[in-house]
Amino acid sequence: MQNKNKSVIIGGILVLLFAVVFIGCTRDTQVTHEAADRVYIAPGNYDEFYAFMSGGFSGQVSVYGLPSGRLFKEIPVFSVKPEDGYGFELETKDLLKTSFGHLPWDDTHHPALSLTNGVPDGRWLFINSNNTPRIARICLQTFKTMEIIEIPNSAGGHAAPYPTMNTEYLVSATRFSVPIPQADVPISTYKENFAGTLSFIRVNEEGNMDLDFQIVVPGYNYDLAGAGNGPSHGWVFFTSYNTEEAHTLLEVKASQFDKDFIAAVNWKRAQECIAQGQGEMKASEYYHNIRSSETFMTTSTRKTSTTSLDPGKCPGVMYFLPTPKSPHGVDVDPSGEYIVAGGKLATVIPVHSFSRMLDAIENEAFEDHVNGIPVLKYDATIAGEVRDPGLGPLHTEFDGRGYAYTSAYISSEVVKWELGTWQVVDRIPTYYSLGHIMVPGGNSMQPYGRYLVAMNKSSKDRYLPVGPKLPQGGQLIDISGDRMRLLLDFPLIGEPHYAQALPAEKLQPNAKRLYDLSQNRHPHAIRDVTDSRVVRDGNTVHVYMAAVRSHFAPDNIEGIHVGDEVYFHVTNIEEEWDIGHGFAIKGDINPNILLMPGETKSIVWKPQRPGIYPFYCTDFCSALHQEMQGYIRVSERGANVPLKYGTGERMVTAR
Ligand code: RUQ
Ligand code: CUA
Repeated sequence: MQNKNKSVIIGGILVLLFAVVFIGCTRDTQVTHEAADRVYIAPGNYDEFYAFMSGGFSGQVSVYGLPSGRLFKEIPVFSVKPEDGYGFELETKDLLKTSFGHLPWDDTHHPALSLTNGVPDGRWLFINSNNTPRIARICLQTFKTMEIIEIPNSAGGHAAPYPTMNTEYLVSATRFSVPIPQADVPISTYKENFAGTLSFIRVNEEGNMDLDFQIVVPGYNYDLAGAGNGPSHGWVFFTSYNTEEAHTLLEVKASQFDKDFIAAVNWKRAQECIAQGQGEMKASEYYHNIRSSETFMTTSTRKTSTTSLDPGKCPGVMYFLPTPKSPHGVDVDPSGEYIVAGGKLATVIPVHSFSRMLDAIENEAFEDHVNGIPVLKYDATIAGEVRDPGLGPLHTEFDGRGYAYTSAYISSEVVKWELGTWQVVDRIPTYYSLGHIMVPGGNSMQPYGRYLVAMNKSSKDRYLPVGPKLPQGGQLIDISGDRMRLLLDFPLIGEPHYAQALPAEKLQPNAKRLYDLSQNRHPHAIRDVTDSRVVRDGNTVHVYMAAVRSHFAPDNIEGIHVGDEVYFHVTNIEEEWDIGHGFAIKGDINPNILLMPGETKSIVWKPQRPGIYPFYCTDFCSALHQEMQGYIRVSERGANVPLKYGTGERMVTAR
């Protein structure tokens, strides 16, 4: 009897325990299943958003789908890419030309979609390089880099490119102040000799960039920028730190003052002053490289002067807004009224009011002047302060429903707060050390809401370890409800500083499928295998080659000599989407080139030793891809082997 009772009790406890564990499990699995449902894109279906992530020190941009977090493509921008020949082939090499020569690397930070009426229009993506200041333009039909402009008189192009409401301008500010113009001076003369520039790059209807003017500013570190929207259209806001003007041990010496500045710049006023002759032409050297979509070739232009504006000589062009403390991001809300700073050492998130700023200017509520630039009173411009914002607030995005989201690096969290009441309403941890966040359209006048991507500087224990360097971590957070909810972890390439995203339907219908062969204006293009030929001109040999499933024409070449410079101009004469061919030669110090249908690319080969050199197609294009190959016979320098080429049994002797 006793035993029976015992087993009943034990049985009961077991059932209870089981129920608790089971219910617990079910709840967890439900959460997981729900989150999984939100991000799962069934095979054959498409994502809702295209997301463009900066690659940081990879120098590139990567394209992901959201909400799945699937990686589609890495677009080469500032770094060469052997995978497709970018930066090695003759068509794109000059995109990387600068006043310092061919720079095959840089550090990308902030992708920016072109805007029309403050809304991403899907035409172009711009991105800055942080090391040697440049801005690149990527075409969103081909997903290729088409233009790069170097920014002179600047060191560290961090606060860039941040377009104005109709992409009238992109901006780029000096991260590191240096002597302007450059000079060989003692570093200890920082305060006397160092300065910064705020550059305004005009964008025309074709997307082509042109450096319009530069404003010379005090020698602070200018960190980030945000352009005005709606009522604040015509203004751009730049954060600065190191208003202490320290040149060593900045971690201590640039953190002395309670407040640094946001520089508010009225670019329409700058245009007026320049039109009235206040601008000064200054000698400066920089390169502007544009790639043609018809010839595929890059034209590189060396520029020799810039228009420079001294803000002290143009009243009304620029004001400083004191802002606590070493601010990083500056983000304008979709209404254009609020200017939010991420004071990385501040205990609050300061929010300035644009209309109060205008009143303060009107009433001359100045507390000081620096180099003729009025410093406004903090109390006169501030709209509110968000208390308890997390430690180390950096960047803010908006959802278009009255809420703002701020990333906090030290406390590793996203903090959601309400515009107007400045109350924190929700917070969610991220893993780990959160930098930028991105809501699709979240820095424009039309945020799409729904999702937020957190870009963490480290992923630590989130993935299977792959040696000392771990991937940086992307996290997708659902922001459609009252509470934020973590949906997905996905690893990122390089260091994803900032990102942009827009709905798939804005890009998908325009994505280019192939290049129209009849419109190919490449100077060395051929349209048919019958046009293929080899031409010698002294020690230079030009091979005009066709690539088509599954052969190259010509595929046998003889009479190349050591000491020759052999140009291969290869045209893919296919006219079908996604049928690419690659071209690679044994022993060539260049990588392969990858040709899409209707495209021509060129590479120079300098054979070093006599022998037979195979070349082949690197892209698995057909069932007989392995057969897509050829041979080049290289003879001794000065040999009298005649130049012959052909496809099939017919070899033709060249002139
Ligand atoms: S940065 S993590 Cu280069 Cu935009 Cu703030
Ligand atoms: Cu062409 Cu493989």
